[in-house]
Amino acid sequence: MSQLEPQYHPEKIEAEVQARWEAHDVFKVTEDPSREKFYCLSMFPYPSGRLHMGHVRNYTIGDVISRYQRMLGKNVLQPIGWDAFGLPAENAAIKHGVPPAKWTRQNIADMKAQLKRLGFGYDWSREIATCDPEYYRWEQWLFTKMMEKGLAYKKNAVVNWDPVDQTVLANEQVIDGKGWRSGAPVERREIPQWFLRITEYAEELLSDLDKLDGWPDSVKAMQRNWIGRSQGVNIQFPLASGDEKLEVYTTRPDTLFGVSYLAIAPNHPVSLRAAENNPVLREFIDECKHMKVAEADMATVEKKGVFTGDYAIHPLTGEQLPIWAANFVLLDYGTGAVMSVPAHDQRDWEFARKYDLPIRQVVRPADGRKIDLNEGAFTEHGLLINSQEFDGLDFEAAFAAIASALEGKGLGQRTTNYRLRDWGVSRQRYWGAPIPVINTQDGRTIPARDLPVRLPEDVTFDGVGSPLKKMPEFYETTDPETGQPATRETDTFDTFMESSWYYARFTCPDAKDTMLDERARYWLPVDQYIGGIEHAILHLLYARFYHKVMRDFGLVDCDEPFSNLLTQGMVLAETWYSRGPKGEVIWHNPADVEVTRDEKGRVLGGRLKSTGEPVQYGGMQKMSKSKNNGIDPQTMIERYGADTIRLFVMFAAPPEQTLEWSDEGVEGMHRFLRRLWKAVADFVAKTGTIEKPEQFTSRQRALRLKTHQTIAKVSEELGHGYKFNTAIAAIMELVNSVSAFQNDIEESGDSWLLQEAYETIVKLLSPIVPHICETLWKALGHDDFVCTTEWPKVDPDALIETEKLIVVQVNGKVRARLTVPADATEAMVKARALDDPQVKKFIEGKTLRKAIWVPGKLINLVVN
Ligand code: ANZ
Repeated sequence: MSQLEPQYHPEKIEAEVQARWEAHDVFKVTEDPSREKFYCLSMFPYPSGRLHMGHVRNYTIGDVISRYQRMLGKNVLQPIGWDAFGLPAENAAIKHGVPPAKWTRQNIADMKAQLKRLGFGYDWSREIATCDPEYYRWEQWLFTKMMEKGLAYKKNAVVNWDPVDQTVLANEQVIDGKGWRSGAPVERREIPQWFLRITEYAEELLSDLDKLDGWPDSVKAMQRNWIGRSQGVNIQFPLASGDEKLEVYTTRPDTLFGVSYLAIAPNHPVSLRAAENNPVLREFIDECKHMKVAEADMATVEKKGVFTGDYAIHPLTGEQLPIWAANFVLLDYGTGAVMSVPAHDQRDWEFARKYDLPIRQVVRPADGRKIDLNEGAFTEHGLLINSQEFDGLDFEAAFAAIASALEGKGLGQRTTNYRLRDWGVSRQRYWGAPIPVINTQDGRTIPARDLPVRLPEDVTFDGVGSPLKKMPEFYETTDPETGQPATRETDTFDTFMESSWYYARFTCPDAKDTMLDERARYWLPVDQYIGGIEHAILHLLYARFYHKVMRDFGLVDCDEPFSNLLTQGMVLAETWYSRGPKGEVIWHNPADVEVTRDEKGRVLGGRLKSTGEPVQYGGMQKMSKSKNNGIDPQTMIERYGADTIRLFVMFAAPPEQTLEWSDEGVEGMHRFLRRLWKAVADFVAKTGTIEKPEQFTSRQRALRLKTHQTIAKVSEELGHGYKFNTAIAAIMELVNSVSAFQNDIEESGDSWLLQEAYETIVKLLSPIVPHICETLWKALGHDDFVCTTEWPKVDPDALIETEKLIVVQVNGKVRARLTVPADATEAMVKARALDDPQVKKFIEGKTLRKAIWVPGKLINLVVN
């Protein structure tokens, strides 16, 4: 035993413990095939400069899982790095004149210090920054391999173009259709860009979701939706003029007899041709060009169209149908043309109402329900009507019969379609990995061989266009085949490229002449991935795609990158506001507000600490800059220490749910840690030698029971779904029982029981509050690290209950507690109760009417 200071000083012990971990390289891991591995990964941060509470929550969950798995005996890898490329660094460069590389590296240093202060057990020897050429060179290498295989290709695609700043804008830089800096109306421009053929993997990306038992259903559903497989029919409508055919894609061939017009994308060839002598149509096509790229995808825009003047012929009825160009039809989905059935499709219905086109019902509800097509389209499946020989068929039968009829005439084929598009990876930006491509004088586009193609870091930034375009020293090169002058691509990769494979590089971050070496096979797949739900679709889909590509290049051998996924809930905090002189809302940070509450903790009101001015309560909302309700982790850590913050974050809510920040809650956690500290300090101060008693008294047996029940409960809660909050509650209960035991009468052997109980508490809590636990562990007489010890085991003997505590009530009021043999019957307990002096006082002179017995818990004596 070593002495503990009587007071808990987190800032002191946390620094000390971290220094000891570091001196012993406790979290550095190597591959060990003889041990079961566990790879735990939290999504790496963008180095914005400061940690926010969302990070703290994400990384605390990951660290607790890692430490817990390690105590279970596994070889645990927990790495961290930096998603270092991206737009904010360019914006900072424009604003403050610092080069993006310098700004980013400074932020990394600052955030690294913050992560270290929180005591996360990372293997820092594996740290990666994606802006490091030794990292992105392999991404460039993979891209050149993908070019060779035809998985990377170039085609024209639409971007948001700012005509004043002469630059491409990201969707978030387009505000109300205008450039964020210039205010000029944004144009849609087609420029050549690089794409990855993710659609080639669409089917596997979809079907492998079924293997991901450890993923939340909601995330899998979002991915399924995004991939959007649909079974349909391509139908050819002959044009009334000439022998050409207009092909449409439909998932509802059963509605073929309800078609009243065809709608085509404004830039569909048929529309472009019609526009040649139709100025109204030409103007409409131009107008659609100004639509924001994202808007075109969302189909939320007001439906608009222009009649092209052309007609098509219905393949089964021979009827002439007008062809309209419409803004809700996308050129690059299906065939870029739609057979419009206003009675059964809402968009078509709205369009038909607006332009006065016929609405013809061909499907009726199977249950005979009445529908009203004046209210909207009837979009459910049902039974066919007004469809000639197909009348009466249900959806499946009609699909099959009509598809066959069309196939028979050579005017239709069944097909499968995916909503998923190929991944456009070109960005016309500076701060990203250069696309490793060379354009030769004779017009060839070839992969660069001199990898890495380094991004020059010493640049001046004026905000107009990418600096790379103004740096001949970057883009001038020679054609490796002919030695002739050639130019490099000046576009850089989408930053999702780096985050698509970082998890794999962590397994072998120093691999010199290969992207991934055999260590990747040992560690992958990631056993537990933790991150925000905002990445449910794109990041996770791109990473899954990359993984499959790497597998097909022989770099990894499993099919999926992440076996288990935990999406942590958002962090919320109270919001406070007042009104400015013009009635505008001014948000105040919760830290600046003095809050009054009722006894249940509900908000009564608030005043600014600085001026006393009253402020309005705006409810609990997601911590964000816009509501100014972010709680700064640094301030909290300085005030309470890392352990308190970690404990609060894990205790306040289950990891998947939203977490409501509460200063009182944090205070409560801090008090608990102080109490625990003091209890152990008292114990070690008083205790001499520790000897196991030959036999336990019933009081001692009760404590042992509680200790081992807690081990069982906590192991159960963590083993099945990481229910940390209920696990912590169980440990807190044990701490209460131990304190009560410690303050009670003393029997010989007590210190052995207390030692066992405190060691258990310290081990169970150590993944969550590792610093205080290391210190207490040492005080309890150990030289090793608690974080490398084994998770406590339940002693089955301790769980055998030989005695039970029974509550005795008289007329419903508690009057005594009796310790009885665990198998005591009602009659035995009743006899003991009636004989108890405490009980006797309340029943003397009265008649016992009945006794209510709750087996093993309570007996209520009813007297009058
Ligand atoms: C006729 C029809 C009738 C349709 C009906 C729907 C309901 P999913 O399931 O997402 O694949 N469509 C086809 N290509 C389109 C394009 N390029 N732009 C906009 N819409 C397009 O959707 C397939 C349905 O979306 C197709 O089935 C087509 O409208 C429309 F009662 O055809 B449907």
